Amino acid sequence: MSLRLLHHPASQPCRSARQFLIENEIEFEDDIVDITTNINERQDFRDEYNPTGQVPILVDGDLRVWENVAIGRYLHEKYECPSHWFGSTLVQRARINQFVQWYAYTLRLGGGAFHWTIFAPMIYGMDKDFTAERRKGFHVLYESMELLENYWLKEDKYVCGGEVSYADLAAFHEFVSHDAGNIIPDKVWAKHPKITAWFKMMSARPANEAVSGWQYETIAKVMAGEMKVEFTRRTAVLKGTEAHGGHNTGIPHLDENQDYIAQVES
Ligand SMILES: N[C@@H](CCC(=O)N[C@@H](CS)C(=O)NCC(=O)O)C(=O)O
Repeated sequence: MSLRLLHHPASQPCRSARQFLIENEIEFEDDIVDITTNINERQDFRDEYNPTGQVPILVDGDLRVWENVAIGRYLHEKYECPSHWFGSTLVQRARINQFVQWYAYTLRLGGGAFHWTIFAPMIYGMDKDFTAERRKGFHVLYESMELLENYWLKEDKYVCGGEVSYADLAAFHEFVSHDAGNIIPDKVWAKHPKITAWFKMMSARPANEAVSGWQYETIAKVMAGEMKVEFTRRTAVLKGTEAHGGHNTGIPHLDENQDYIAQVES
């Protein structure tokens, strides 16, 4: 039975996992989950695939692997991919592990700067004020960029050394969204020459077009006012970036569930 990747091209972690599959020439079936609808908010989806309702999800027979880095690691092990992806020495492996853990609560959550600027108005309404969410996103993003520039990329070409690793894919796709949405002002890019050079180098990887093309084309149309993505879901697409509320419960922005903590504590 072939592998299936449940994903959506607008999703940064989905693109990382998909690029890993493509770069390693692993055969798989594309299964796009339309996260603009409530399909993955439904209980049957959660029961079948992932209790958090998030993509990417790798389906391999009865096994479901979710969390993009776990998907990469599973594939790496199963298909004996080149060792640079997850580190060929103890030290490299430690550094890559360190990066992907760090990225999950920094760069990944900095994705909120993109999400609350571009997608949220189409989900919750153009008249809503997302200033708090956007501020939180930009704050995390800029702090993360500071470390990326001055620590991770300080000495090396790639984020964890001289060779490309899964850590680069994970980080890169965060910047693909920001780039497509013109989220990072030129002045800020200019203050981060190492990130800029690394981003250009990663963008030139042959698999990037197939993985990121949708994002660039769609977001350009949205920003030009030529297209509106009709969302029929309510919860945050990028859980954990809300200014109010929780994570896996998908508490909406509008404080509708503000009694959640009381419910849990009762
Ligand atoms: N920690 C997860 C995050 C995955 C994630 O944020 N997925 C988002 C799309 S970018 C999603 O599925 N959102 C829909 C939802 O939460 O209902 C990973 O790294 O794979």
